[in-house]
Amino acid sequence: MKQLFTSLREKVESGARITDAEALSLFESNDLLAIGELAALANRKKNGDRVFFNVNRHINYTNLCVNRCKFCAFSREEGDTGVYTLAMRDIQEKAQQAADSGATEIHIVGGLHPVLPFEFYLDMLRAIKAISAQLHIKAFTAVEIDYFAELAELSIPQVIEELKAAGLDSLPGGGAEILGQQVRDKICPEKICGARWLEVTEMVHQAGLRSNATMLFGHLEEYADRVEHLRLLRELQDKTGGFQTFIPLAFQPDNTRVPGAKGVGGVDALKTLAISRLYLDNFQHVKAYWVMLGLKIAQTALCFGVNDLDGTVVEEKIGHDAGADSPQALAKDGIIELIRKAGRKPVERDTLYNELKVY
Ligand code: V47
Ligand code: SF4
Repeated sequence: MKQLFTSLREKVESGARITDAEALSLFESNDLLAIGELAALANRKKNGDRVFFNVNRHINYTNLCVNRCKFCAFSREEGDTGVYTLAMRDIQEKAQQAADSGATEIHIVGGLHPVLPFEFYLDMLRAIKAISAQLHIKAFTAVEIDYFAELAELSIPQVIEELKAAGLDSLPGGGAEILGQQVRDKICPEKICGARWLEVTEMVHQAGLRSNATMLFGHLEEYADRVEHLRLLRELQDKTGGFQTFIPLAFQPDNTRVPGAKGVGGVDALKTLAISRLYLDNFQHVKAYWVMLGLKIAQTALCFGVNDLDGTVVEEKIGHDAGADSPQALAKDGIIELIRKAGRKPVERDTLYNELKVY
């Protein structure tokens, strides 16, 4: 093991790639601090001591979903209690509140609604841009894009062009889960397959839009599934360069239907973030999404290769419906304090990582 860490240090210092076998050995290792130190070194070389955050607001337009993934406590079907679909005026009100509070980004995802027409999504983008043309709209996962194409009987490039014309600026990283099909068959059999997620994402990048990539971990997957997931993302990034940020999402088990899954401990969370940083040498940013990790692990992750803490969020349903015990929102001052107390430099960014203010 000592030999592995010595050779990995040389790789990090010289900028050489780590292999799948090395990544797997790291997952199997219990030397969290050695993994973290290497990841912190890799991150420091890329991003110095700066840690990014943004002022954003999430809007989940509906929780009705035809997919009903087993890990998802957010989705509902018609007739269930708690079903909702936001009216356009509610969406506009949330966007207005965001604009008034200095937000630069609206993050929009929702369930795959059984009947809303494609026009609804275009109207939603236009309605938000009518509130403020300055708000960057980061919306719809590759899963939603694929669904819209089916709904509207359009090709993926046509769907993307229409969404872009209506105001879409970039895409979040959801829907990737674990890309390997064996795991998908168990946790989200109705969702598009991993190969399709990659294909749609490639078309998004070809259309000139940036996107993020996530990995849902800590349910039924093996370490080898995580490594395969990372490999598929690294390969696509080599091809397109369109990914901005990698976001490992720690599975929240409450109210879900994944037998035996217990959620993610701090060691696994930090290890996964650190290995992601080491393996994904072609991703500039690795984000600790505090909603799923909790504030303490998210802050600690800043010593494990992470350079982004996401944003203010304001109203979060997906993690909280599944038992996340983090707050619903963070004030900008709170994020700045978390970063400062980790000895790092807080940088407010916009969605495309233009620096807005260094604190
Ligand atoms: O795709 C669903 C995940 C994702 C659970 O791009 C769950 O900046 C944990 O993608 N436990 C949506 N995770 C959220 C997402 C995201 C979040 C923040 C920032 C960005 C970004 C993207 O939430 C889904 C799914 O992987 N999810 N259920 C659960 N029980
Ligand atoms: Fe629907 Fe997304 Fe939840 Fe799956 S994760 S059930 S696609 S809302």
